[in-house]
Amino acid sequence: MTDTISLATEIAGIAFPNLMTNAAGVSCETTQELNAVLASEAGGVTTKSATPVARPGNPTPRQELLPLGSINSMGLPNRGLGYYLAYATQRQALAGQDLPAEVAAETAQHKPVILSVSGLSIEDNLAMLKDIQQSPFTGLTELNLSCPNVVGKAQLGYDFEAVVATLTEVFSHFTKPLGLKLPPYFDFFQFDGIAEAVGRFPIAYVNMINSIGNGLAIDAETETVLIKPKGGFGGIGGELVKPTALANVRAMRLRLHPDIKIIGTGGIRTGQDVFEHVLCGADAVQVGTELWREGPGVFKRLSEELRAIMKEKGYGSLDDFRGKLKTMGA
Ligand code: RRO
Repeated sequence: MTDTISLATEIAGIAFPNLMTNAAGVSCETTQELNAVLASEAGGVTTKSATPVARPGNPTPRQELLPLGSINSMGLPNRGLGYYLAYATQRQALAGQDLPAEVAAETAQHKPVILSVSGLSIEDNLAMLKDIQQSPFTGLTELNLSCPNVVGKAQLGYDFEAVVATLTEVFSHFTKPLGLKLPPYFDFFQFDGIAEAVGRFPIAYVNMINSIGNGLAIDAETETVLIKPKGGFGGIGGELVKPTALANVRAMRLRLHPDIKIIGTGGIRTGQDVFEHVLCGADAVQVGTELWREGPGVFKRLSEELRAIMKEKGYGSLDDFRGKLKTMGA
């Protein structure tokens, strides 16, 4: 019976009934989009990365699906931190209420919200984290250090000294559970460097990978780029990035203290992709491009596919295979 197979997970003591949520940026800019994810089989929802005040983002067209993935240069369009913090706080209050079981299920009462923030400067990030610290919200906050699409702003996650300086400031006042959204790394010196940098701090989790920054997709017929901002350069997601995502999850699981959890993001289109992320060490996973392509119904399909694989292999929970990837010796 696949009914008895659990896809539940936990991060910093916060329970997710299903390990899958949306990746920040997809189906999460408005309360309607956030609620649609919560109403699906997803285990929780991640908000669009917030800046202190609302932003319209980059000029359109700014996102396109590709045959094997996607390209985007959204430029952080969002409603501002206050909007998402109010949503997360309301959801938390709902979870604390004693509702009849059927109402609780209908409202996805116990599904957590991950509150993503991505300031355009260290000062922005510190100011937003101060607001969150002072708010009643006690759930997971995700600090995005890897937005590739703001003109003139480098991805902080590639500057390890800046990461350490930022986190030193953050943890001088922030005491709630904090995760980091990191960019993809491509070399062992980077795996070692980022693990050493973030491993100094009491982070709850790392989420990797953000899109592979500054790729280029073109239409050969019209000899034109597919998106308008930044001369057509944008973040690449979907099937194209899966091997890089798996490598990053695996590399961090081998390096970070086991108390630091990992959210695997990148290239999830099937239940087997989720299975592979968990095998590499992911505690939870996020779905971006495929959610965009398919809508929130994707979570039911992925859950069914994953349960079928687990059933076939005799696994009853994620603990049975998480991080247990086999290698072939030296
Ligand atoms: O809004 C975006 O352009 C965006 C962000 Br903040 C991010 O973190 N990753 C991405 O691919 N796009």
